[in-house]
Amino acid sequence: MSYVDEVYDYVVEKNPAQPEFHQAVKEVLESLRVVIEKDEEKYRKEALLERIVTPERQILFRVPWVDDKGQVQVNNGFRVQFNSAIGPYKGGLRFHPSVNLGIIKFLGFEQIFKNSLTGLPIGGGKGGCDFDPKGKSDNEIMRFCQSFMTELYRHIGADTDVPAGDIGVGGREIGYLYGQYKRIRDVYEGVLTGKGLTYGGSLARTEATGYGLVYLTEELLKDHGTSLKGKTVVVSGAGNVAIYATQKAQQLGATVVSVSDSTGWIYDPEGIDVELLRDVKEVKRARLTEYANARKSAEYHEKKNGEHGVWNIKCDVALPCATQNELDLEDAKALVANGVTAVCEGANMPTTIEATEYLQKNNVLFVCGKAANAGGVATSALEMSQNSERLSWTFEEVDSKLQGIMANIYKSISEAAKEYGMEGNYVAGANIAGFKKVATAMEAQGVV
Ligand code: NDP
Ligand code: 2IT
Repeated sequence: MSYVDEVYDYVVEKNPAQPEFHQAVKEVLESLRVVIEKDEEKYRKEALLERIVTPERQILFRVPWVDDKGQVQVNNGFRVQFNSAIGPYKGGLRFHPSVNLGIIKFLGFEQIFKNSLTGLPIGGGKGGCDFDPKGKSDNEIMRFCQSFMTELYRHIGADTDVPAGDIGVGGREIGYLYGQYKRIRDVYEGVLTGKGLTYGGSLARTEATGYGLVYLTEELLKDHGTSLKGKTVVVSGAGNVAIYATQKAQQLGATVVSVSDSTGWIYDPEGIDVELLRDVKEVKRARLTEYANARKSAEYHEKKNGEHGVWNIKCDVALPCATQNELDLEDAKALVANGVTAVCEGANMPTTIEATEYLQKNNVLFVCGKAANAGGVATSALEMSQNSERLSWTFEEVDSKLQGIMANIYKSISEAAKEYGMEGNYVAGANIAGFKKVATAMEAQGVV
């Protein structure tokens, strides 16, 4: 059996009941097959793949807190410190009721390669909690974040592990987490990114993932002789990534006709009104029905079982920006039938493996999240640099660095795909280019 297949079987056996983690590993290992099989005995002897699929450290902890009625609640906290070969662990925290160890491991594993692609010195990690922020008061969110940090603080630090936001964790949560870290440790350091601008945050971090996604999409289209100008774009999600992807795509002349959340979606043929969307989602923290109520051109559709939501809308470009496995084979077929030309992932692993293969087979330009959404973590690394030098850069300075990073990512993933005879396969290109730097660093550092 080939080494790649042996390691995939090993992962499934050692990590039972973690389907998202298996899926993320499968995608990476399939891409690496060409690299590994050139020098299989060396890699097998070093057990390089077993090492890269095994987290360096996994922390599981209890998060007790008291709700507004005086009832004690208990949640499960996680931090997976996956790989520190090229820098301190770096990756977000997700607060969502679906969070479990397998989901955090898939996210942490992908983060290793994504962070490598940024060209910046950051290792891979991810964390979170099965806490549901929906419907909680500000005080409940604060008490929960304080309890979460009361355990997490001992495992993180500006040069050790630097968490940030993800689903359910934005500026408000980062603020409460930072306050509690500072109180316990009595150090003022850049231990989290995505901080507020008054206490060490970076300009453009809020926008960075969505903007970066669109910068990369524009590079991709440019390389294929076109651009976003005049294109119809479908976006899923209505959170941090979706909002700023929509804003930037429209600034570049596209019309974004949809957004979605966990209960429904909006079709707005005149183009999403980003200021209204921000007010509904960032300020009021309300449902998308509020958006539809405030805008004549918008239709609201309730999500029903078996319905395929935004992927049935005719578009040129699709940007999935909500969550994992939200775009399946049926959705991919609908997109292709409607003439989609490019799909770039704002979310982490939003497209199933079958859907990805279908899109690629049908000549849809497809860029996976590791490359396409790396602008968020890249700008987090820029926030770390600013914190280290105790300076802050202008919006334009950060934004122009972000543009340069996304252009470099596109270049390195297309070149890696070409080098291994898979021109245009940006999934393979991203996994190979991300892997090579990490593997070289691991080999140089010996068996650790
Ligand atoms: P937010 O919490 O800001 O927004 C998430 C959006 O997705 C919300 O509209 C939410 O709906 C929807 N959503 C979440 N879970 C589900 C679900 N199970 N089913 C349907 N809809 C769902 O998160 P972000 O925008 O930060 O993250 C979106 C994606 O982007 C995630 O995959 C994340 O890992 C990835 N990502 C984020 C980065 C960042 O910097 N924030 C960087 C790189 C990737 P509702 O409002 O109803 O909850
Ligand atoms: O998935 C991701 O890259 C993020 N949620 C951002 C991580 C970070 O450290 O900024």
